Amino acid sequence: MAPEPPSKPVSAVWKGKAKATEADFDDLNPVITYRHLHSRNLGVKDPLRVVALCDSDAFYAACEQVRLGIDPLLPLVVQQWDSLIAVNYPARKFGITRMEKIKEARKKCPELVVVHVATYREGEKEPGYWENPDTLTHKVSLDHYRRESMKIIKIFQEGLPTGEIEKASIDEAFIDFTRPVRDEILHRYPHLAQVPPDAPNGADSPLPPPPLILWDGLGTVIPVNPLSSGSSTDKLDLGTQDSDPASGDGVIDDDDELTTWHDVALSIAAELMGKMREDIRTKLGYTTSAGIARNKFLAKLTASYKKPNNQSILRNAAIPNYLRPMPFQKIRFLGGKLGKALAQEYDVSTVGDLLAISLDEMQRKFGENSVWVWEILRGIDRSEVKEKSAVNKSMCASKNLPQPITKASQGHHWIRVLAAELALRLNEARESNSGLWPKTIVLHVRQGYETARSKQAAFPFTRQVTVDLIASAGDKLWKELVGTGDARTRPMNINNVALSFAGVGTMEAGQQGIEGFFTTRTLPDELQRSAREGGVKRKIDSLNDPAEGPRANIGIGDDGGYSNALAGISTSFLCERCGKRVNLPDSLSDAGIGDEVRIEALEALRVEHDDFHLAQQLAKQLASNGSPQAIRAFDRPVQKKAKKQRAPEGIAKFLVRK
Ligand code: TTP
Ligand code: CA
Ligand code: CA
Repeated sequence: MAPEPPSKPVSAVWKGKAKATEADFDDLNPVITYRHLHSRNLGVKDPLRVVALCDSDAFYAACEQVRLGIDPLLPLVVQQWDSLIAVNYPARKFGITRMEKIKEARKKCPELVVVHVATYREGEKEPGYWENPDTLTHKVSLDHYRRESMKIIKIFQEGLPTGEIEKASIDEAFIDFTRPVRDEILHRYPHLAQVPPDAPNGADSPLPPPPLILWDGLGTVIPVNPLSSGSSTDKLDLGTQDSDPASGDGVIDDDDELTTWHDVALSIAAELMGKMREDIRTKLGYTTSAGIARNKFLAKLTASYKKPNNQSILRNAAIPNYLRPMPFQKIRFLGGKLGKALAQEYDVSTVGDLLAISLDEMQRKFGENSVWVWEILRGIDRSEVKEKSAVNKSMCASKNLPQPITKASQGHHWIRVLAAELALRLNEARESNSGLWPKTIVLHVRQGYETARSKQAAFPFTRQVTVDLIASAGDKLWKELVGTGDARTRPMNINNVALSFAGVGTMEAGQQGIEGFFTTRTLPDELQRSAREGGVKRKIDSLNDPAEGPRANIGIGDDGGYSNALAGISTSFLCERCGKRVNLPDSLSDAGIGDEVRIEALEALRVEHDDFHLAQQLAKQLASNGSPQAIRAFDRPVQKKAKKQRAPEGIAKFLVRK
């Protein structure tokens, strides 16, 4: 459908943007009262909310450098076959990028340390760093990086027992500092614990003026007025790649009268973040870059402001000038089709340009749910930092075949290699949770440019999950999916095989996941949020060009830009309940991000979508019963016995039955 022409020349509207700005950001400096400070359950509406995103620098390269005890100042890259997947910062100084082939990189830097990623080969239970691994027979293993990643997450969890940690990708996590920071404010400024008897509005009186903040040593404070603060204009961009040690560390450019209690909160979070980053560096040897701001969206943006080994702080007062000049299509959520549609519709390119579009106007063109975009542009993001539940995780081992399989009998080799990886991952996960088991095993097979086909079967609960056990289940699925025939009966040209475990979990964990929905006092918010996000997804669906296959721009996702060839693993699934197609975000579907990551993300999306229906279902029941009676029925602990047997059904079904 062709977009309607704008009702009035938009350029005329946005040229008057200077006027629009102050009110646009009026959410950024709320009055903070005693009641705010003393409340513990304000959630995403908390005016003292502080969130950080911490990302490891050149992660795979750092893992190899530490593993091998190599001097971190030496240029080092991680190789996968003849491509690069990670380049450390010393190697970047030679102009080496991830897009290059190993040969070109060596030309630029003859002393380059090159480590090939570990691989599985048939018959081995464990991956190894073999001489001359061959893509025709071996399969990449990311196990070491996953393990190191978990060690980093542990440091966050132990360093911040009252904070919420959400692992966002293999090398980054969101951290919600709101609670520990509030505790620390009350500890440091005990006079705030009581509302003064002469406060005019009691608990609703504003807090007294905040103390002066010494930002020295806390990180790079993004200037409130970048142009007048003497820093170069590159600071306006999404992030300066080269770190300039002299730029703005601890320096603050504006007068202190702008200082707020939220700034105090940011500075305390920066202290805590700095300590944990230092812990990661000394205990594990990895440097990280963090962003600290009022929400997830801004924390992620701020983390790349200055890398590596740095943390940046985005004060609320600095948000308008930080966001306005930013090309909005660089923003993760607006990188895809939605961003393109906005750019075309209004003939604009920066956040500042888009600020002139009124909410009404945007909703008229892009649907009611575009309020979400309208808010993001103003530095508002209500998504929560939430530990992803361990329930229904999936584990996937996938292999792109440079030499396609043309005979069914060639499948066995790869199924054994993939089974070894799944066995290792499951058994490792069982070390910390012995009741863990996968409900389902799935085989995915892709031919030519087709989307992968898959076949699944229930996976028995056994204590001993061996390579043989998985491989024989895989072989069985292979027979059903591919057959036993050879090219004469049915031409065969399989270029990807993946074996995955879906619905990995324990019954106890499932319980927890369910209870999360009932006992939380923020249920209505939760429902609204799910509904809104589900809604945005649907809206964006309608922007997709069906000819190109459906894609969406938002949702979970990491950095995108993975450089391998685009693979044909499905980027969406059809929900049987609502009949809607649910898509992976562009960052996970566009570029040739690893199939394993994609399959796991798709499984996660499926669970998320199910949760959305679950929430809806609950809302309906609440509405019809008028009491949480119906819900309590689900609250009942599942009988002990059930855990040992197979899980009867997925959580959603369990609930629907009531
Ligand atoms: P990133 O965090 O995107 O990159 P990085 O950690 O290597 O570098 P930076 O300091 O800029 O954050 O990705 C984390 C790891 O994920 C990376 O080390 C290797 C892997 N990866 C790929 O295998 N292919 C890719 O295209 C990307 C982007 C990452
Ligand atoms: Ca990184
Ligand atoms: Ca990352």
